[in-house]
Amino acid sequence: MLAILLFLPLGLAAAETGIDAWLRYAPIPDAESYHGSIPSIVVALNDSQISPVYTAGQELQQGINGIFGKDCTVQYEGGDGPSVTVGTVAGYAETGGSIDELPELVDDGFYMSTVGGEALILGQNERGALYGAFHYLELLAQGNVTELAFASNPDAPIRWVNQWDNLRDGGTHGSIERGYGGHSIFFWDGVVRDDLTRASQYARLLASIGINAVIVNNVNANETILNETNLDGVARIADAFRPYGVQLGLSLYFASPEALGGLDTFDPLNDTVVEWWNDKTNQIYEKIPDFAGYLVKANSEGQPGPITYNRTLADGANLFARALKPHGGIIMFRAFVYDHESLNQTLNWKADRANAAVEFFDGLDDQFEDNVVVQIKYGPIDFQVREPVSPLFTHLVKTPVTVELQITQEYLGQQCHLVYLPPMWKELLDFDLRVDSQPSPLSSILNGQRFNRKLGGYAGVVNVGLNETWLGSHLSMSNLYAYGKMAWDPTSSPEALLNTWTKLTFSHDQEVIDTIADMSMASWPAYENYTGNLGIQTLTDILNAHYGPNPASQDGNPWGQWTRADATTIGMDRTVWNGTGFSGQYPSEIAAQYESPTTTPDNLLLWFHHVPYTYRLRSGQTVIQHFYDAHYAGSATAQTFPTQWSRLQGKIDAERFEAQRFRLEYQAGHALVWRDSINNFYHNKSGIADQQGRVGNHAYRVEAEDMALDGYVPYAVSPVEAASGGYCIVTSDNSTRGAASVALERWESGRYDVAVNYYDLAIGNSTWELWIGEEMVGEWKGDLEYRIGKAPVFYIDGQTATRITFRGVEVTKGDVLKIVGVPDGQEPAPVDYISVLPEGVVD
Ligand code: GCW
Repeated sequence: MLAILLFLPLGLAAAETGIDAWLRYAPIPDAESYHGSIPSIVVALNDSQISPVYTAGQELQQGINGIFGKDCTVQYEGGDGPSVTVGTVAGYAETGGSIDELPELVDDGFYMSTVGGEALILGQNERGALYGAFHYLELLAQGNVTELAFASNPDAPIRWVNQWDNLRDGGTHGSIERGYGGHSIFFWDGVVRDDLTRASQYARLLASIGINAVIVNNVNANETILNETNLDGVARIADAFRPYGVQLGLSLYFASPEALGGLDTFDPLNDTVVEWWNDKTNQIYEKIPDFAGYLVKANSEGQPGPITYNRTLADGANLFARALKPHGGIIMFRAFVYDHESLNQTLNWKADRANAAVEFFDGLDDQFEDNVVVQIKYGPIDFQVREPVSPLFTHLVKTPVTVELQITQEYLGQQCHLVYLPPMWKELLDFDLRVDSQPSPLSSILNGQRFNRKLGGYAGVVNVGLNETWLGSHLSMSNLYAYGKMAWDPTSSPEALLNTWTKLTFSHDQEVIDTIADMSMASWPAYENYTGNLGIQTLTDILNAHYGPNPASQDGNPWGQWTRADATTIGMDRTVWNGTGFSGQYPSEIAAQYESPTTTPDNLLLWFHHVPYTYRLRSGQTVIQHFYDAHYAGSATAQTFPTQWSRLQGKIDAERFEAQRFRLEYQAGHALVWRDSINNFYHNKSGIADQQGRVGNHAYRVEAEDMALDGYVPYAVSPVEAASGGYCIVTSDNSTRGAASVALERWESGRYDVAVNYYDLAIGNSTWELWIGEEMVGEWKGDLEYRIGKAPVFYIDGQTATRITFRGVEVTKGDVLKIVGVPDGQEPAPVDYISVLPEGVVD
């Protein structure tokens, strides 16, 4: 026994699920050496268990204990000896504390002093005190015990998150629309869950990054959220949030008066409708006195709204604003309004979904009640990998606004691709919209300064689920962490935030910090490169799961994410002189810049201009060659991720190491699927060869359809570019095992990496075996649908295409390579191709 214990790796962290995210309070290096400088008494100036100040006391105790292994007691009034005191400014003054010298604090702001071996943390309000406590703990967890005294105020008052949780499973989206971390933590089977432990844990995470409210249900809302049972349930969620200072809000179904109330109308100007909403709102405030407000998606993607009755969007928003006003609530009215049924590209060169928001809100700026906030997605289309900042931000001058960002990676890899988003957000927030030729960075419009407004801020669509990693992937949590921090302070550096997050989440080891920084900072540019560059948008399957390559799906339908690609040209002409006129929606300086291809930045060229594939970019390269090169470069970067990560083995706990290793390996494979699909698509369309001869030429590949088949048959894949050579093989029926073989005559004897590209559908768990000669190299199952959380897909296409690689396999010239596939359910063990690659080569 003793011998075994001696061999246990000392100091290696125990298995971790990720549930505490960045709030692990793990022991830091040399923890004991700090004991002398950390007080062992916490004084929380409020002993009511629902007070965030009380929570702060508990959190400080837990944190100091975890980080330093130091016992510490909590008391509720001052005592003897050095202490950490936390409370509101007012509460502190009541105990006789001096507040004369305090810097100015706004709502939710805090002051902190760690001078003289004591800590004083004072919030402007109760949750401000809790924010201060979390900030203090964050410093401690980094081993930072320097003496500091400063105030921190949030940049904007609205720092909300949205959850797109459905009340029950079903439809095409399961329990959370565009959620990739499992079932809802709030709802199950049409009602609020009994056990809301995860709701409190979520509130804790959110409070630690300064988030002050959560909309708990999907913007594609269901009227039953407002029935008596569910409002009681929702009140229990609010109870779970309250100790963390997080308020609760609800998304509304605009037609609820009819659907739930039994009225024969939901016209916002009808008296009975007004009364119905007033009653409902009063009822909510009886149950939840600190209710935050409503979020409404109206007249968009099939949702009803005021326009159904020829009323304006302002009529719709004001209906709720008036009901909420007596209670101090606000309404977030979404600007994501467009009519996908009336868009028709083939007939109309000037039709453009990007124009919709400004057009729908035209003339309404002075029509809104003062507690209406318009919530605007960052770009005019829909959470794409690159979009220009929505011009609507410059049209609403009186009306407060929030920017809607997505933490859940709907179009950005669904948490199966590492994409660190803050560098993108930073570019958007810093973008100077030049309203009236004055400096007008987006962040100054959000925080109210630019147009002298009191309200405004941030809304982030998060979509955490019951999965213990919250978002489905450990590394994706850096996006949530940084979202809260940037909403608090948009001047924060994405890289600095990331490094702090890594330290708190994984380790103080510099190699861990640097490796995660290198990968994360390279990830958004890489993803843009291998999905859709030059402003063409994420060329994903927009008719299905918004995952994987399918460039053809952008065009030929009324969803308006068009590229207008044909045999010789590509891009949306959004100019005023010849196109949809969208560029004219910007203030004049910006409009002039986007109007001409020579002044439009390359990375937005195809967003604004329709040009030949042979058009030369400012970089000097042609559009088509840039496509080819970018897809090769981006996917090459993704190949480095698993290798970089592997250096961290033993430096972080095995559980999280392995979970992330698996994902990064998957991403590396899927990046190649992206590269080849997109390059083949435009190569087929344009007929223009890759100057470097890579596209369509794969020296180390054997197409499955060219192998000797037994029980397998060739299958033409749609879209054609989602398969190498256009074909894969599938078993001849659902119960026959298939075999595909080839003699490796072209390869000299040696060691190779053998990759198999196959399709893993969400309708079965086929098994594959890979043999070389008499040796079985490996066996695996098609069970990704249980392992990586992306939206389930039932087709053989770019969304299900994937790759497994066996490294350093011994091959003798002439060996027979054989794949054996055993179908399961509806999944016919599909295989696309194999690659036998000399070490170091990836293709
Ligand atoms: O991005 C699209 C999503 C929809 C979503 C919609 C919206 C909630 O694909 O799933 O619906 O935007 O933001 O309303």
